[in-house]
Amino acid sequence: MTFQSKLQSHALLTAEYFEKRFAETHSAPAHLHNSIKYAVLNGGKRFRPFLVLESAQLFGISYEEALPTAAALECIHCYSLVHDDLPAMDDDDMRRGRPTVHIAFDEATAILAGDSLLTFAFEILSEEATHSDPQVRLALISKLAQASGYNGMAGGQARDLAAEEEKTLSLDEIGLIQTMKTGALIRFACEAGALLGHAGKKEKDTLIAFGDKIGRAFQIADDLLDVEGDPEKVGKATAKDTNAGKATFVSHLGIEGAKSALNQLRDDAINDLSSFGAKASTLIEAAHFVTKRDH
Ligand code: GRG
Repeated sequence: MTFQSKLQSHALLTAEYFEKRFAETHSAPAHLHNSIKYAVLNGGKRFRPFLVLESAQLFGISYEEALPTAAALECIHCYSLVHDDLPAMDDDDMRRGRPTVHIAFDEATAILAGDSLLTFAFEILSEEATHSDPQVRLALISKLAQASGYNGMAGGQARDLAAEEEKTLSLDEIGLIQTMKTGALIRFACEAGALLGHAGKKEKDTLIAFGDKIGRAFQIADDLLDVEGDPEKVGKATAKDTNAGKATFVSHLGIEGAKSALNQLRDDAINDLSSFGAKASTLIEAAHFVTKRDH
C-alpha cells in the first residue's frame, strides 16, 4: 500500500467518525450545524489524525480505538483554519479548494463554527469512548489544551500576526512562531499515540521529539508551497507571504537553504524513530511525505 493510499484510507476513517457524530441529535440552528460540517467535511489531508493513528499503533492501539483522539485533534485544526481565514486574521477567500467558511456563510457563523469545534474537541476527549482510563483522558485534554492555547497554536498565531510588520525577524524568532503555531498540534499528534498506549517516558519523549521536528518541517514546507506551489493543488492562494514581504525560512535562507533545513529536520526526525525499528516504517514515510508534499 502506498503512503498516499494509507493517508486516504485513514482520512476516510476520520470523515466517517465525523459523519456519525454530526448525525447525532443536537440543538444547534441549521446554519451553525451546516457551517461546522462544511468546515470539517471538506477534503483536508487529515495529516494530524494520521499521525495519531500511526503513533498509537506503535503501542498496539487499533485505529478504531485511537480514532476519537484523532478526530478531536482534527476539530482543533479545522477551527484554527476557519478563524485564520477570517478578515481579522489572514483574510482568505479560498480554503481546501472552495470558499472559506465566512464567505460561504458569514463572519459571525464562522466564528461560532470555530468556537464549536474548539469545544467539541474537548467534549470528545472527555468521553469514555476515547479511552477507558480517565487518567489518560485527562492527560490528552491537558496536552491538547496546552498545544492549542496561548503557549501553543494561539500564542504562535498572535506572535505571527504581531510579526507581520517586522520584516527583520531572526531565524530563531521565526522558528519559535512555527513551533508554536504549526508545530505544537503536530507534536501533540505524536505524543497522543504514546499517551493512548500508556507508553513509558523514553518512548513518549522519542515521539515528542519526532513530532516536534516534523511539525517544524511541515511549516517550512508550507512556506515553500507559498513560493513554489500551484494554487490549484494547494487549494488556496499562494505567494501571500512573498507579496506581503513576510519574514519566513524561505526569505531568510532562500529556496535552496529552506529545502536543506527541511531535509535536515526530516533526517533528524527519522533518526529519532530508530529505537522503534520496523514498526515505525509508516511514520518514517510520513516524514518523507512532509518534505515532498505539493498540497
Ligand atoms: C486562529 C488560533 C488560530 C490559529 C491559526 C493553523 C493556523 C493557526 C494558521 C493557518 C495558517 C497556515 C496556513 C499555517 C501553515 C501550516 C498549516 C496549518 C497548514 C494547513 O494545514 P494542512 O496542510 O491543511 O494540514 P489541510 O487542509 O490538509 O488540513
